[in-house]
Amino acid sequence: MKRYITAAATLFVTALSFAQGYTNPIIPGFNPDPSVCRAGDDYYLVTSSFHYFPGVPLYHSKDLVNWEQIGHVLDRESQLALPDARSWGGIYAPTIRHHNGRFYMITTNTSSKGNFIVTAEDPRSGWSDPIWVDMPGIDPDLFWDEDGKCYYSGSGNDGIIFCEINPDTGEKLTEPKMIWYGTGGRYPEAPHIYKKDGWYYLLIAEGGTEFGHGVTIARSRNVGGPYIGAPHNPILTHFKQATQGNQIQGTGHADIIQAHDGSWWLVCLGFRTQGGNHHLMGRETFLAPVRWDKGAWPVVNGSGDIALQMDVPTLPQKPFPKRPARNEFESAAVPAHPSATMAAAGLGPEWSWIRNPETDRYEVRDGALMLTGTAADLNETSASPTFVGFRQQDIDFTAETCVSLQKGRSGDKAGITVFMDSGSHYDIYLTRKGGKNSIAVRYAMGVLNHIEETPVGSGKVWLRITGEPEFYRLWYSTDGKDFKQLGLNHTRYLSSETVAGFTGIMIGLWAQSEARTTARFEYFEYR
Ligand code: 6LW
Repeated sequence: MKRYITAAATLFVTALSFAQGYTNPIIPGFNPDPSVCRAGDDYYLVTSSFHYFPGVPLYHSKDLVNWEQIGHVLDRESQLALPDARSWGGIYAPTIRHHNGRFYMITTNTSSKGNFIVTAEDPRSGWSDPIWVDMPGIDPDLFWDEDGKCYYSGSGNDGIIFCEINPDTGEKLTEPKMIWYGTGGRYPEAPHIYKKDGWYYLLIAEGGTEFGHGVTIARSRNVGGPYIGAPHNPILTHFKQATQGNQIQGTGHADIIQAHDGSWWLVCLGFRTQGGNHHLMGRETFLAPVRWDKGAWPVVNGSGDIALQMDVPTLPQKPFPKRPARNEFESAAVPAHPSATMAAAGLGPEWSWIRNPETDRYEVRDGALMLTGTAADLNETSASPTFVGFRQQDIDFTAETCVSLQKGRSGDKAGITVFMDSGSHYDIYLTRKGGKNSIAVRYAMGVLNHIEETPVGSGKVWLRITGEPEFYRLWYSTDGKDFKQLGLNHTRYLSSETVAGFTGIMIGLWAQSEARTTARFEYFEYR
């Protein structure tokens, strides 16, 4: 009898500790190249932002599972100039570290002077201007040894490049040298160095950021190498038979962290396929437990792969309240710690602009978002069109707004879009021609630009885009109740596999006007 009671109690305890679990991705929507650091029991995570502004989304967590965006690291033009950034130029992979009470973030502006560091005492209240680092390549990392010396590593010339650095001035203190070429996968990149049990570990990504991506690791007794790869590399990849049919693919570009309870975790990028082998939401941030015994190599989630549903014990979970699905554009909707520039426009930190915006074209007034159109269209490859976007986070969704044109002139446009890049987006918008209003649907697919228009009366219109695995549908209504489907197109023409690139779909509100016409958006809803 006692045996049964013990067995039942064990089952109960196991069920309790497993009950926590979590769902991957932990940060959905385009959030690639995650890097994470800990300050006490607070965790901060950053991801790549490319040609979007502000740059480097900054997330905060108490448990590594639940994250809230508290702003951006780069929220002013003196930190992030993107005037001519092409689609998916700009900011590549960041690394965030906390050392001696100071936060350091190092990244690359591929459309400007390359690698740079910014620092902050408090990550919520403003980061310094850039300290430029004269090193070639991308994916920079900072590692502090126990003696206080700081080392830079990055990807350059088909291998991992390394030198000692002064992180406060950006000065190189030793001659750069190559320390590892990986295990033979293409694009060895994304290095992070850690020290554990007298070993220096060098974690990198290989295989390219598509289906063949993976994470490998090497170690050395000396920080400068020689580094010897782990026998069971890659320690994480979905490029194998065991993950055939797994919706998550392309796992790689990772960072490892020890939590405040001593447990080890890995954050990485991956993508969720839909409608066959396509992905639309870019590369998202995933979490996996790591077993890292003394003197041993780290093992990621037992088998080196990850699932959408992770039935593993976690830190005690402390979720954040969900952001309301509907943004009424009241100033009260602005979260507590928005990035400064977005807050000026009355928008929360989840909103982004394309390149450096003309901020006077964005205003929240009388419970509405007022967007003043620029001549630049969404197809523009260098200027900043009037656009604010929000990452698509779910394969199935509904996004909706209500818009009117204030004193519209011929050619004015205002609407909603699913936007992959300047050559790849589907839009539904209100437009004006010869004093009359129409609703238009546009499919921009490379050199193809197909537009269909249908006349409507004057006044406001409701616009809606719905997403599902195979299709986007574009809808409008003249009374906010009865929606008519005006457009339908395959998701796959906007996918990363079709379009290429490093970003994911942004759901955007936008306006275009040669005459500075203002469009009034009454709400934005994402379900
Ligand atoms: C990033 C590189 C990569 O710098 O893609 O997946 C590049 N890895 O490491 C852009 O995200």
